[in-house]
Amino acid sequence: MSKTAPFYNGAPGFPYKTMTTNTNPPTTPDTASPPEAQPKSAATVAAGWLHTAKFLTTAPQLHFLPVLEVPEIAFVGRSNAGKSTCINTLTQQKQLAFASKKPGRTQHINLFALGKQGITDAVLTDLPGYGYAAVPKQDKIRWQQVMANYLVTRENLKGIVLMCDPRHGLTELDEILLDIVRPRVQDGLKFLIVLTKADKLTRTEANKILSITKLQAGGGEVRLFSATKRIGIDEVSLILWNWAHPAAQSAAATQ
Ligand SMILES: Nc1nc2c(ncn2[C@@H]2O[C@H](COP(=O)(O)OP(=O)(O)O)[C@@H](O)[C@H]2O)c(=O)[nH]1
Ligand SMILES: [Mg+2]
Repeated sequence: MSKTAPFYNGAPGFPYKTMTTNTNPPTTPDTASPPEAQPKSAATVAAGWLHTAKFLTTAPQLHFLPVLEVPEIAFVGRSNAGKSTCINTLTQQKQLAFASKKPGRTQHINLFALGKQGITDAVLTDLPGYGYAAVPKQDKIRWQQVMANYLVTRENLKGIVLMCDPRHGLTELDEILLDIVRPRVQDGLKFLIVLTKADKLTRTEANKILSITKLQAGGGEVRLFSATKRIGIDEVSLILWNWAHPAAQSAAATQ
């Protein structure tokens, strides 16, 4: 079986194997800009980078995905956890992740390319939500296998963002996912739990669920997030930027 995706319908000439990671640190001032111009904050750089997200391709199974060398960041979570809303908020695009709702794409892996000046330096992967009761059992099992296969074997996978509605906490399916990825996280795969819809919690509730989830995250990070109240957007954006640009991150830290 060819490793090139027959479903690939992104930009012509997409350079799968030749893409390089942009190593400019987000805090580096632009020396070409006039002296009165302020250097962009790291959060602004991260937000601008995420805003470049473009639909790249969709595939029903791992082996149809293009082989990529740029870092890939996967978004996973139960249906209705707020995953599409979070991706759209982070990328400042209204419809990007809702594309997954189009007929035929609901159980597909969707990739979005990120990168300034048309140079892709990372890819976001939207994996379909799990745990939706109305899905037939056979489809659930098939999908769990596709997802496990992706999370265990996708070579350029750099990090996983697990969306969780904090009013429900981590569910059994989330725990299964954690078990699946644990060996890779121990091997250096980045892991972040995003507690969505934080606007629905009181401050006390938010602090409590944050502490509990940190204990469950097994070495991963945890952040509160709300699309409606715009909580955690800068923090999560920066985490993703740093995952995709580790060289720049360490360069900035040593300055
Ligand atoms: N209050 C609140 N509701 C949200 C937030 N994010 C998502 N939702 C709602 O949660 C529901 C599920 O969101 P969606 O992004 O489609 O979830 P997905 O199934 O995980 O992709 C929708 O009704 C959203 O409007 C948030 O930050 N705050
Ligand atoms: Mg969705």
